[in-house]
Amino acid sequence: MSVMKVLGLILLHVGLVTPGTQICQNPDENAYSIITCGAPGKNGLPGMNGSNGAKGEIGEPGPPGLQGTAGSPGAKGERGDNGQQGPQGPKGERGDSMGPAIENLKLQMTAMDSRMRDLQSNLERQEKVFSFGKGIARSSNKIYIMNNLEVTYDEAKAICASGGGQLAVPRTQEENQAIFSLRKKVQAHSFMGINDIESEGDFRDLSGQVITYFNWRAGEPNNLRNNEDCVEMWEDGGWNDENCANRRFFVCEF
Ligand SMILES: [Ca+2]
Ligand SMILES: [Ca+2]
Repeated sequence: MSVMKVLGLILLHVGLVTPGTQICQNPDENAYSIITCGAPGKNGLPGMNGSNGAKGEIGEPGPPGLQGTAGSPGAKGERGDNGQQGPQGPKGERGDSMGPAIENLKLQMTAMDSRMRDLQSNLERQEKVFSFGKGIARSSNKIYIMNNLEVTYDEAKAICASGGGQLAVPRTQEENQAIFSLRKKVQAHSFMGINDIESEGDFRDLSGQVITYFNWRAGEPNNLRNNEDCVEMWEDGGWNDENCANRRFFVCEF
């Protein structure tokens, strides 16, 4: 009996080897193995999970991923508060393109202001004349105002001059008629701006110019009592030389 069979009988006797099982020698290791010679046994229960292994090294970077699609726009936010005012910037250089125009405009405004003052002054003088006027008449280029004062010739001259005019001097039939229309309203004699004070019989206006239009009444000028050097208009429109110190109404022309 071989050694293997004796061993098999011993193991069978102690129950370690079941019938159908045989002991075989491993030819490479010169050892013995127990080999089940009968039907294959059932699988055993799964073993328990082993513990986690050590952490591995960091791997190489992978290839870049594909670009994602753009997301939908978000909702509009509320308007923020106004910021604080910034510091004032440096003063710019003065431009010169408008300089001459502005200076010219200033000169024009100054001239207009002066003109306005002149007009205002004239208006005030004329209002002063109108304030004592008893009537107004017009010729083609003059305005005549009859006053309600009876004064001397020199006083009459001064009053008309203070109003910006002068004692009326009719130089045409039309102007004489215009003055006459005023004189009829007061039914009295009125001084005019004609006299021969400088030289008897040489009648001139207040600026010394020779008079070329006359409308003397019959018998005038007669220089009565050698003392009539100022001309007045009578109620018929005719002229008379009169004493300059006598008081008369008068007509101013403008
Ligand atoms: Ca005279
Ligand atoms: Ca006379």
